[in-house]
Amino acid sequence: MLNLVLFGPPGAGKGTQSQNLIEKYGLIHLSTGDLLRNEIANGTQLGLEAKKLMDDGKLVPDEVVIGMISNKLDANKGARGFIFDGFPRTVAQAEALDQLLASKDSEISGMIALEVTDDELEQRLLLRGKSSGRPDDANPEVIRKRIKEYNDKTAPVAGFYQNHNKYTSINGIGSIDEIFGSINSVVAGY
Ligand code: B4P
Repeated sequence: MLNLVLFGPPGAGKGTQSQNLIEKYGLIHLSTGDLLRNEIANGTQLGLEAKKLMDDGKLVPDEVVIGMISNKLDANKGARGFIFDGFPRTVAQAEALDQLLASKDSEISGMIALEVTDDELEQRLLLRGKSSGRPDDANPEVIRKRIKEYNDKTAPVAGFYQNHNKYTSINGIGSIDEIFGSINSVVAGY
């Protein structure tokens, strides 16, 4: 199986590049951000609780997102592989993902991190906020809080994969096609 973790701060291009990867490799896309926004759109209890945190730029509790990923892995047993987009976002989530995959005799092939400066991230998200209707993209203060959450809680996840020799970082600034080319070169080595 090919199991990729796409990693990077909010607005780094994880969702954008996932779309290209799905087409090329036929993988199942698991975006915890999309799964949470579906829960919100469906008005579930989980969605109501997640919305408060997401609108404020905070992470949703580990057990909530781990449970969602576990359900999706079970629902896609015959898959050729998965793209994990926006997950794991904490070291606890990374440990849980390893255990979930090991229980299915599988593992992460590698993490690919998109490196983008904070200024570029803020500009991209504010631009998307004009059309996406996402409350977390509309407000510069919330965007800065998301970047801080990333630096405090998510950036250490890179070290987890470095320790397992499964980490590669690439430049996330440039055209979408150029960045996709860099990602493909990394995937070719798996
Ligand atoms: P996510 O939905 O994961 O969103 P994201 O980090 O904002 O986006 P991404 O990096 O995918 O950016 P994209 O490609 O779209 O998270 C939202 C919230 O959900 C979190 O804040 C948190 O509250 C919660 N959450 C999600 N997962 C969680 C977890 N595991 N644990 C706890 N909480 C969790 O790109 C952004 C913009 O840039 C787009 O407009 C795109 O067009 C543009 N862009 C992309 N590539 C570009 C390029 N090369 N040049 C110029 N623009 C580009």
